[in-house]
Amino acid sequence: MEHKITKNDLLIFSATAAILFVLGILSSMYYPHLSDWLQHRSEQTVILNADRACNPINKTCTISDSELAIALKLGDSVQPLAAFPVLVSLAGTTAAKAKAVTVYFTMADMDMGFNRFDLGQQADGTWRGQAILPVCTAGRRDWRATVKVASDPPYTGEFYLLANP
Ligand SMILES: [Cu+2]
Repeated sequence: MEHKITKNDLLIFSATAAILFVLGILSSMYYPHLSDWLQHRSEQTVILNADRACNPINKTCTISDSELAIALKLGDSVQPLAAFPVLVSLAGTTAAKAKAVTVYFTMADMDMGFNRFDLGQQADGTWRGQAILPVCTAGRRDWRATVKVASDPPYTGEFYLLANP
């Protein structure tokens, strides 16, 4: 059977060409946003782990990679139901990009509730706040202090503290 190019074929062809043309223009217009979005999506949180032997009570413990150093220092005594100061100092090229710093206190394999404390940036560039811990029904004193830095990329620093008896 012979196939002839009909008027209908030409119409479909030109309609397809027009749609492809519009798609081409649209994708070139939105490409910068698209690549921005893709790049943003790929920015995973960088997780740094502190030396478990460094107890940040009345002592500065620091963890770092090539872009950011996170230093954490708590008050001179950390006991349940008593407020204590939290000090976080950032250094490195990413430090200036920090928009917020938050500290979470948790216990491994035990739900200790939601212990989240937002720190405020001081005139000297450090981040400070107050925290308070609940009583552990199991009598444990081993807490994990997670410092979250809202930066680009975001950072999470895991510190380990042993509360005072
Ligand atoms: Cu506990």
